[in-house]
Amino acid sequence: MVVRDGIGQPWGARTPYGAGQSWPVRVDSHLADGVTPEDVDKWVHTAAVLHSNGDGLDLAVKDGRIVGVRGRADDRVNHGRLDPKDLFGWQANSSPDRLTTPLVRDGDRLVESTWDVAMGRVVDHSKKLLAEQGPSALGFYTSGQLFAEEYYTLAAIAHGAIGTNHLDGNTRLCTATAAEALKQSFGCDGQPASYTDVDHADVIALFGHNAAETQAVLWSRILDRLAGPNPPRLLCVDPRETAVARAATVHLAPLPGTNLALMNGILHEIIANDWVDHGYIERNTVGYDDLVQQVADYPPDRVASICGVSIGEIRDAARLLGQAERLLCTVLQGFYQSHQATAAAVQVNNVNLIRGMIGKPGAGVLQMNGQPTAENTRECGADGDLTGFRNWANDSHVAELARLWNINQAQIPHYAPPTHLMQMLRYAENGTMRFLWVSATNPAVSLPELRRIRSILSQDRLFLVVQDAFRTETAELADVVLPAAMWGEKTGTFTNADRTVHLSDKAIDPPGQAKSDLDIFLDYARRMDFRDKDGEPFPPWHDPESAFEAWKAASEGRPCDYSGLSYDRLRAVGGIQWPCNTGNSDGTERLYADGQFFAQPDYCESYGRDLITGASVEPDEYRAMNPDGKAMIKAAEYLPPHQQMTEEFPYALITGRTIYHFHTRTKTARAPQLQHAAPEVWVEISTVDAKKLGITEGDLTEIRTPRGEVHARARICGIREHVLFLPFHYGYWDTGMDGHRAANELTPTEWDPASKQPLFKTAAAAISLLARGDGPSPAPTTAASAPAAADVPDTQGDASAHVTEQDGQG
Ligand SMILES: Nc1nc2c(c(=O)[nH]1)N[C@H]1C(S)=C(S)[C@@H](COP(=O)(O)OP(=O)(O)OC[C@H]3O[C@@H](n4cnc5c(=O)[nH]c(N)nc54)[C@H](O)[C@@H]3O)O[C@H]1N2
Ligand SMILES: Nc1nc2c(c(=O)[nH]1)N[C@H]1C(S)=C(S)[C@@H](COP(=O)(O)OP(=O)(O)OC[C@H]3O[C@@H](n4cnc5c(=O)[nH]c(N)nc54)[C@H](O)[C@@H]3O)O[C@H]1N2
Ligand SMILES: [Mo]
Repeated sequence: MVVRDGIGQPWGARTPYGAGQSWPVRVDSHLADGVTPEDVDKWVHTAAVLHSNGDGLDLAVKDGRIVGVRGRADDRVNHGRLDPKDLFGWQANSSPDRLTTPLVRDGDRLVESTWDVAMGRVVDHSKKLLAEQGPSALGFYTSGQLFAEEYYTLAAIAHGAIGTNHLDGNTRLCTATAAEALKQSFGCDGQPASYTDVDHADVIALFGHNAAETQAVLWSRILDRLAGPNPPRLLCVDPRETAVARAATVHLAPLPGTNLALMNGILHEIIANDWVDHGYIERNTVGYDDLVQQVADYPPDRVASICGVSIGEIRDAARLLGQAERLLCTVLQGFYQSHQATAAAVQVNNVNLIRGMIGKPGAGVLQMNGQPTAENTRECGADGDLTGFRNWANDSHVAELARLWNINQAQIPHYAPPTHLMQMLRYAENGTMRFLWVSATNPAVSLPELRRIRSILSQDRLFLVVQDAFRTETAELADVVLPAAMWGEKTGTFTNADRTVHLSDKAIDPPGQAKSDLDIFLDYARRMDFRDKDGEPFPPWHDPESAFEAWKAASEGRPCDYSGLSYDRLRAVGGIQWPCNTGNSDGTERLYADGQFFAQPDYCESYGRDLITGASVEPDEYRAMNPDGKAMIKAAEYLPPHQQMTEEFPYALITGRTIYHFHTRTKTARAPQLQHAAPEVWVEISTVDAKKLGITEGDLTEIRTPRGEVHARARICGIREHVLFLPFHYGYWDTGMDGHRAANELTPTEWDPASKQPLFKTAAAAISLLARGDGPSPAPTTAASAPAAADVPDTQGDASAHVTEQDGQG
């Protein structure tokens, strides 16, 4: 057994392994001060909820409280390892400032209330609006952090019982582009590859994905391959010098917003060198000729000048991808939240398709998820899509759903694509949507252009319901606040980025009167007296397991088939990858191994969209283009970003994450070890730019865009020139609601035309010195924000950050 500093050494000790071997076990554990394993009353199975990796873990419970965590040695995802947020973040559950009673608005205050009064107001408003304006007056904005059972229930209520088209998840901000890119290429959402592909790949390429900080255990797996025999080579595409970039054989640091040009340039080289699997293309795809034509316009010299990288670097990257024998590509927010998001993400699929690198060990694409349960939001249809990856534009799919729910088909809205969040906000802004129910997301910090968001959410004519575990910036604007039970306090299932389903069992009771989101949604349905065609209460299920059984039935025969799973099996086995059904009773490691896609015209989830305009493809067009349901190679031209750098705003501003915090920090700021490691906002700036502006390490600066300003201490580091980076974690709940520190004060209202995902990584900004600092900036030194200067003290944990590591057999 080894003890390590879980803050200073976030990835822990190496357990090297070679290609084709299985990843050794290393069990990470952290218990509260003074608690030993012998003191623990019970260990309760769950998986990590502060990212999409789905690391299996057990919660240690003592005297009805969570007192620590231990990774699960037998879990297929993590083989025992845990990341810093998982090791320490559970402390948020017992934070003294949890919401414990419903709150209702009384003038400009929120006052404590009862469930009857609070739900009474929600129900009265719903009924009044339904009667006066109809279903479209009501909107629901949910999360990527609830359980499948909860999303399925919400989808049934919104799409089925109420019949509003206004239901979306914060997955819109997160993985809408992943879903759209998969639909575009494969006709349906669903992750092609598996984490076990890391064990086999000879080249791993990470596109806009800082896995070291955002999927720290996946990164440990890659580090262990790098430390073993026959290590893979890495390609990193990121304008910052992340830990991924430092480990890469080739690091491309393109100017933000130029991903599509870069991908077209790489594809140009792969095709020019004929590193192409013509047999695979012939058998399994449509659209190759269009790609050849499109990328002909992107020779390396043109691309080099658009992206600000060298011709040699583009050629090196193309050679790495083009000559790989087992190529694994991963994509995340550096593509999804940037200019031409879907078009660029689709080009990564194209690289794998034209190289025939899909569905075999070590070869595939991970269009990543971010949030722990984002996959479920999408599958269950709480992101606006239809339940079970059904196609809203295919009448027979809508009819099937109506049969499942025993309601009239006409009740399920399918006259237009589901309303995306940014459009819902527009409806709230212009007063046509009068009711918005927000669950498990904090839009007053996480949405772009916060000044506008605050003004929309605080309007008198909008009835705002906020369902959260904490009194967030968004809760402050609500008419009714509903106290929610969190992970560990309720039972349900969720699915990670490689389709692994875990059961999360209830370990402890929620505080005070807090209730699970499932119980809150079902309570609303009963109070609204929703009924099916036969006059029976709808939804008919009543607890997590009955909701899961209903969801299984809804998923049966669809790509995300859960019908072979059960709570008992998940309890016994741990994580299982969907589809899991009679043909695949142990789950399915890789999709598309047989060259069969979910793209047949009658089966596909979507007929696709134009990558440039976002216009929906008509069913007949789709049938003509792809009658046999092959994979689709789609090309697109590069267009310059709307947010151009000018003399007044000469820097490209990007935003993102650090390893120690999760989003708006409602959980991680309440874990002392994590908060201490990254206590305050900072801005990253290159050595060259800092010198030019006379800014030194730790100086207080002002970052401005046309939308607002943020004050942050400068971290001078390896970020590319002309680019600034702000972490978006820092809102206002812990500063008495004031300050200038949320990155989204600066971001514009703009979204990708195909996925409708907001573009958080494309603002033009200015930076200036406000005051000299009296020490280094509060940025962590362990990862992307590692300082250029040698005299900045290392980020470390104290004794309370000790983590034990136990090597062992799986
Ligand atoms: N520690 C931690 N882990 C998390 C989360 C968290 O909050 N904290 N959140 C989870 C969630 S919901 C998500 S969605 C994921 C996100 O995980 P990631 O996508 O890995 O995280 P980000 O920091 O948002 O962005 C990744 C990288 O994109 C780069 N980038 C910015 N603009 C561009 C561009 O134009 N082109 C390219 N090529 N790169 C660019 C940034 O420099 C950044 O390093 O993380 C998950 N895991
Ligand atoms: N500038 C910028 N903005 C971004 C991003 C970026 O990279 N840059 N990334 C975007 C991305 S990818 C994402 S995913 C979003 C995340 O943005 P948000 O979803 O707003 O972030 P969180 O802080 O995770 O909010 C989740 C809320 O749910 C609450 N909660 C946790 N568990 C439960 C539960 O079981 N039930 C209920 N009812 N509530 C619960 C938490 O207390 C918290 O308030 O931010 C987006 N915004
Ligand atoms: Mo996300």
